[in-house]
Amino acid sequence: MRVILNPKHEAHAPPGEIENGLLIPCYECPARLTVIRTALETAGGHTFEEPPVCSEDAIATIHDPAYITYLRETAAEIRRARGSTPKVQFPTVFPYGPNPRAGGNRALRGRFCFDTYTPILGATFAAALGGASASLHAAELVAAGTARQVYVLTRPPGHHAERDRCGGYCYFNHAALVAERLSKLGRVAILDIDVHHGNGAQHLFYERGDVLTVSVHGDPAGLYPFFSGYADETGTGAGLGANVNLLLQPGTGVKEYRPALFAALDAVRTFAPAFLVLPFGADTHEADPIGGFKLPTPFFREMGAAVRELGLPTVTTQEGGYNLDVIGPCIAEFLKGFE
Ligand code: Q9C
Ligand code: ZN
Repeated sequence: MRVILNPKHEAHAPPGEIENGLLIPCYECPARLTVIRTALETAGGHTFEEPPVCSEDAIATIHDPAYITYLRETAAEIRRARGSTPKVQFPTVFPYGPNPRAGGNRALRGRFCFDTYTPILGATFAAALGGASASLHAAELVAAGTARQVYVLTRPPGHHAERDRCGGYCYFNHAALVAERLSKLGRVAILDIDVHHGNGAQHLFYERGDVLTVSVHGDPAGLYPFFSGYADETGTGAGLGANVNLLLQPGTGVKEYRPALFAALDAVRTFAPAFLVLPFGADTHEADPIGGFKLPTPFFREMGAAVRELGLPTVTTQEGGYNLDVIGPCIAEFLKGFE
């Protein structure tokens, strides 16, 4: 597999995430990328390359320019901070009232972010730009027909990011950037198999009939992102019927997961897209600390093989997966089945 790396991820290393008012150790840490890369090197058969840096205009195909500017300027401000000035910014107040307005940094933190898991550090913008660059490079390779399958090995992840808000450890939505680029050439399906709902792509393409969004995930009544991912969210306008959410319960094992994956693949087949974008999370694994599913490592190869049956040119983006001992083997198995 051709693997495109984010060369700028490492310095984005949050000091923690805020859960129920407490700062707890980060699940989304730089070692994630390292262990995945090592597992792929050990498995063999993969090539690794770094992308050229993309323009902010290319990111603005999906994200609000004011949000992009906010991330860039906030990161620069943090790098200039001296003395006791914090080196990290978390939101504390979110938009409220009938006519929410935002003036000044403390308001903007909540304006451009929807949770307390996704801080901005001095290195966050460069890391996010590196991920967008890797994704768009992968999209160009597939668009040109140079490659039929590309895997984007990046962190922070992307599938929770919306047009003008970061959240769920995500800043720029890699899968959406790829889908938007490929949609210039034909219909695109996004199939999200992270354990969490792919709210970003749903939000970004909700009114479009030319981009199908399908997500297989834990019931949001009990799992992040809580506010979206329900079965009755089916799209609107031209996009009516082009959003599919398949919900699974905590404790989901192979027996429950397999039919949901088949239903998702059937929805993709029916849509008959020219391209597939696959936000992939290894947080469906039985040993993941936050997912709650029970999928064993060997099943990931079967998942890859099932997706392969679609026979579509595909860009896979790395999303979640937080057990450092298993995410490498999960991705190696998935790609083995997929190639
Ligand atoms: N105490 C992705 O998998 N909630 N994002 C964590 C842990 C945030 C997941 C709660 C989960 C975000 C890309
Ligand atoms: Zn996830």
